[in-house]
Amino acid sequence: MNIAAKMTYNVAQDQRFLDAALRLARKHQGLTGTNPSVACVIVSQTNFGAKIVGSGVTAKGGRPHAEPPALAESGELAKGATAYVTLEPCAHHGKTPPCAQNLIDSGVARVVTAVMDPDNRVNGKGHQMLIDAGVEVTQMDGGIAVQRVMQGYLKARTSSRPFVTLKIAMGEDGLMGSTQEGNLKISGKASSLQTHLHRARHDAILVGSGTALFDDPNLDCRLPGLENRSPIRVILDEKSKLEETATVISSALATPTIVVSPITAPQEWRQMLARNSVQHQVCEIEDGRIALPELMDDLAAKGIQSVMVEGGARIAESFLKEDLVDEIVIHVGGNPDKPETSDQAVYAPFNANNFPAGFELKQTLKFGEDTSLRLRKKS
Ligand code: AOF
Ligand code: ZN
Repeated sequence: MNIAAKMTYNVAQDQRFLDAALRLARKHQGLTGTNPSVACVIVSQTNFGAKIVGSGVTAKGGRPHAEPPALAESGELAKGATAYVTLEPCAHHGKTPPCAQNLIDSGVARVVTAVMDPDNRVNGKGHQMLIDAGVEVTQMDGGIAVQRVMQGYLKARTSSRPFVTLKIAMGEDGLMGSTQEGNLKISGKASSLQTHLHRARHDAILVGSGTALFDDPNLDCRLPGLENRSPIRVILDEKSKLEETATVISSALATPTIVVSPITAPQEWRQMLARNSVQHQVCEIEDGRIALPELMDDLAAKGIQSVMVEGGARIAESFLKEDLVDEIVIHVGGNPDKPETSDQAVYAPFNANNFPAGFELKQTLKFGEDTSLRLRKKS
């Protein structure tokens, strides 16, 4: 028997099912194009307690949305049930009919959502449609879990720019690299695994061609089971220095690579990129450097909603100066070997005791010997 409509709500239970939906949404995170990966969990209150009777996640590519498969699985059991949806259900006739209407037609008594949809075709209209049809709507605070899954979509929809995470590894004194060798080896094994998980959660990873040439990294995600979540690699190369032998170029067929350089890049060099299936993104130059705000606009227009910046000190500084950073992850490792002379040492533009202005510490984690700090821009 369904008794949800007569119940007083159990906040802890709501949180538990919404969290379950947020975990499910991560299944297709980064695989749904410009659509967010949303999940819907239908819960029926029976005499034996609350029971999930259907669930769905936005399909790869972005359609169908999450609600139709969840409701199809629930069938008649949706009547009087509660739907937990990680995003306000859509109200528009797009490539599929409105999910809010789908929920109304199914007979659910209540819809619990984690966040409003800023898409101006929805933006409160989904909730209103439900309320007008007599469905109870509760919008909960999705907390950090909703940030993890939705931050790229929410940022791209509200600002036409991707969500930018700046990741930096440094010694306790802020030392991160050497002018002779590029980035120093700082993080331990556990931090590296965490970095791979972070990469998997972003649509793109961005470094400068200096890092790509010095370190010759793969910049992919090599965690078992998450290999297909490697982000697109974006390499800033204002002077067209990348060579065909660089791993990011030679492996572009397996892991897509975008190389960013001005229109003046030599023709043969561009042909080399094309021969290796590397996309060339033409950029504007300002004061001799790649214009980052315009580049972020261009990446968002390509459907890239989140970028992890893993470059060196110079790139970190430029992103901060342009006010493009939303989150900073600092891995503080033991003391890396200092370069031979002090003028070869490259320091981060901030350190673990002196955060950039406008950022606040949100989380401190320990990975083996290393400490990881997560800072967020104050809102
Ligand atoms: C939902 N459930 O699972 C998703 C939603 O191009 P369309 O027609 O697919 O519309 C895209 C918009 O639909 C997207 O910007 C967002 O507002 C919403 N996504 N809504 O109810 C879902 N993925
Ligand atoms: Zn929808």
